[in-house]
Amino acid sequence: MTEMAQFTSNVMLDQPLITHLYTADPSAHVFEGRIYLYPSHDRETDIVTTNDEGDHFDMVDYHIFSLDEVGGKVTDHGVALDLKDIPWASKQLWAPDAAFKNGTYYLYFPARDKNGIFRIGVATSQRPEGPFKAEPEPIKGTYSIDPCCVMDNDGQAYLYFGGIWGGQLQKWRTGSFDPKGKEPADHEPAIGPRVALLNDDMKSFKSDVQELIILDEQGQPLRAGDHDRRYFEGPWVHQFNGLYYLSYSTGNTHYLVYATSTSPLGPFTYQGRFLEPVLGWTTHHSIVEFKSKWHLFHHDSTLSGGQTHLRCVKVKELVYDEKGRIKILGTS
Ligand code: FUB
Repeated sequence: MTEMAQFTSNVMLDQPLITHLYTADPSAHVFEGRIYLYPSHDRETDIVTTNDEGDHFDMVDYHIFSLDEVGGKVTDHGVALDLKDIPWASKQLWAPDAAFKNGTYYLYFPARDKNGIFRIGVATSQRPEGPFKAEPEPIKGTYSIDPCCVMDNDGQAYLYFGGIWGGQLQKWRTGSFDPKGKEPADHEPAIGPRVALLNDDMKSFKSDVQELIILDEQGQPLRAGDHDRRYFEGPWVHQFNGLYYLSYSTGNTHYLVYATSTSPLGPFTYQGRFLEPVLGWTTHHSIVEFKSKWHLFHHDSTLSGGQTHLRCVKVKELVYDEKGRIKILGTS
């Protein structure tokens, strides 16, 4: 199948959930019996060229949305957090995530600090839709982008994060920020997403940041040159049937793929691909169970006719086969 034919078949599958704003990177959670969506809010700016630094993704606030039913009305709860109210951030409010613990909702979000380095901040609210109040500093020890907060069955919360290229993960290979940092050579192990345990306050780390290893079918780490399978950005972790599923974007090959583990800290073993390229360069998603069905929330650029930085959120139903492999309902 040609790349254009793949785009066309996915474009036909569904419609944007939100059309009055451009939205992307949807993190979906079930709170208070409804689905809440925590997406990026894409916007038109005078930055018209795209680059590998992601300068064209120049977002300045977050809106939060909710749905009582998949396929039902989507409510826009308005601006929940604005760049001007985040003391440490300078620009680029990229893909967020949310969590709930002990009566408080937490919004995790990446932004560039005043030195142009991506960090991850946290903001709190008493309501899932906000408004959220940002902490004065980013979470100590964080870097890069795309936070995903997972509450394990024992109440321990984990923060996964990281993205290469514009997300700067390749600049942290030595453990500190190297502005000249590059991706590994093709034969070297690929860069993995990061994870750390959160303290009970949900605003600080109680462990060191650890790199997650993703193994191939031979038990060897995926290589950096394995662009169809190696990690790029957008980590999402969910549990099914006693396994942890780590799903992510392969970036420049535009797939959504997944790996599984018996531990939230891995190692994970690569399992397969569940979304082919969509219209647009980026692909980013979340997976959530709601009313006994599993759903993939993701984005493409159909609403803007294909503009990379002007995306729209969509939803598809996911199913698991008898071996626990995930696939999109209606696809082979
Ligand atoms: O929305 C900005 C960036 O694009 C996200 O952080 C990445 O995951 C990609 O979707």
